[in-house]
Amino acid sequence: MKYNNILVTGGAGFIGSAFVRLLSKGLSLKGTVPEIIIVDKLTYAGDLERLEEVKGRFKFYKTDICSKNGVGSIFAKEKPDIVVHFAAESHVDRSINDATPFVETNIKGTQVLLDASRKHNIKKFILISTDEVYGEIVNGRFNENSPIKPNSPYAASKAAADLLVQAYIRTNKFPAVIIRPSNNYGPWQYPEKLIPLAILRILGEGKVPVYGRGLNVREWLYVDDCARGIMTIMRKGKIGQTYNLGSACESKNIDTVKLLLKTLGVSQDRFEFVKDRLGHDIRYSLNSRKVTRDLGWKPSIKLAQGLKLTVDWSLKRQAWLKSKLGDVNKLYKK
Ligand code: NAD
Ligand code: TDX
Repeated sequence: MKYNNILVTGGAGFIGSAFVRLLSKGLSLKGTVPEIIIVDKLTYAGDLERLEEVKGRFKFYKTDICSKNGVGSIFAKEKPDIVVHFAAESHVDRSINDATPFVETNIKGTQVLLDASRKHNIKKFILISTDEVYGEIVNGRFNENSPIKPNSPYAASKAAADLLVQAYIRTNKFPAVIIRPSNNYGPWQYPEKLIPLAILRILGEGKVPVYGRGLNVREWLYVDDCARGIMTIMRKGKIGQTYNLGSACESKNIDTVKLLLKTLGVSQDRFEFVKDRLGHDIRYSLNSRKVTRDLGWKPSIKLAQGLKLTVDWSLKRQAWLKSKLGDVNKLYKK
């Protein structure tokens, strides 16, 4: 299938911008560079600096996906044939403080996009869901048929979007594909999330806050591997299907932080245990055999290598990370 116009929501965010950078190079589209249309509200998490290296290769609309009129007029003008939907409120701790924007953007925004996409007969709609929709798992791994059982307000809002897309697939034969990635990390991640926050604290001569005793496990996927996985699924994924997208690089938070401290070349005791997150999921773990077996994607960057790449990037872009310090300190009341 040849795509001419690809509309990317949340393209100024962390993963969306990695996807746009990859897409704009036309790498995986056999040399043809499609028209890229980004729709992003530029919330605290959105930043066009992430797209500087591909400036001029996309059209940009600063629009809220919850605005039916705003979204409707973009679809009417641009006539996208594919939609890749990243835009979301994405941080669990913020959802615990206030679930309102999560319900608005993640649920209502998704419904507005689904209806505009139906109206304009788009060929393929890709929902970027998350591993968190499954809830936590102590042993074993979630596959695509595992029950949806989210725990945080963030995860519940993403689960609602995921189920809404499933309902449109079933009810309207809507041409959607769902992707559930595991924890991403890498260049340009907003420093509210564990890995860039840890780097920001070390750069500021502070300590890394580790929730509880640091025993929670996450499956870390380097963002460029994730972007490539999304590209593969966009091209080859079957309509109506769901694909897990994980790295199999599982690590306890305390081990992740110690590996990061080693990579930064600072003392192993530059962390402190702090009050645990409410309702903190103990472990996420995905079985990603389906995307590997059926579509041929596999991750290429292991955690130690990915952390090295992330640290190298962060040292070069300290000014960008530090520009978010005021907002991050407000969030964590520092
Ligand atoms: P992010 O917070 O870095 O970026 C979100 C982007 O969406 C920002 O550019 C923001 O301005 C935009 N946005 C927010 N509300 C909007 C609205 N109402 N209208 C238009 N734009 C809006 O998020 P991310 O980490 O890049 O995550 C992207 C997607 O991937 C999200 O759907 C998230 O749930 C999912 N996901 C993230 C991870 C992860 O580890 N970061 C893992 C799995 C899934
Ligand atoms: O200061 C911290 N200390 C700490 O121990 C922070 C911010 C986090 N943590 C812990 C909580 C988690 O167990 O580290 C782990 C990772 O936390 P986050 O980076 O906040 O990510 P997480 O809550 O796991 O969710 C992420 O992965 C799934 C993304 O934020 C979601 O958008 C995605 O859907």
